[in-house]
Amino acid sequence: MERTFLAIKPDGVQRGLVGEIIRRLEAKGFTLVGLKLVRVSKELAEKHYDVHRERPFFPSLVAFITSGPVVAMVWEGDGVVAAARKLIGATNPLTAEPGTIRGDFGISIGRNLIHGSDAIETAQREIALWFAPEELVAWQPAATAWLVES
Ligand code: DAT
Ligand code: MG
Repeated sequence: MERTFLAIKPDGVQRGLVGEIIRRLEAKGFTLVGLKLVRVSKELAEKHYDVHRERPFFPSLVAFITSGPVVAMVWEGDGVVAAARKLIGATNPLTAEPGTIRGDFGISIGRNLIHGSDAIETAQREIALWFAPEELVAWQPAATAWLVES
């Protein structure tokens, strides 16, 4: 089953949006299989954002993600990687569509509330980076029959 890595960034936690963000993913019908509050180390931040290492905003990105607690999550469901990116919205909250998390709650690219893996392979790398295998819980939600036609 497809999985994605999502992380509510320090701005989302500080602004009290953890419940609202999790609610949207639950309401959509995806399954939460991993969840923890993390104080991100500089080492983890630099590994997570490795593809952006040469970008001018890399130092501020690392400073921001390590500035406060982050809610790290793994969500499961068919098509969850792309669908979660749609729920999250465009990178810049100012231009993200209303109805998306970034579009509804943000105004600045450097405070865009949540990270979501951009592809299945990226998700696999990020899940392995943030979670030990025993921290992930596979389970079958009772509502599945009402969400997915078998
Ligand atoms: P996304 O988080 O939508 O996958 P990304 O992977 O391109 O976006 O960039 C990672 C983060 O880096 C993004 O959430 C916010 C920050 N960022 C991206 N582009 C930026 C820019 N031009 N200026 C400042 N921060 C930027
Ligand atoms: Mg990205």
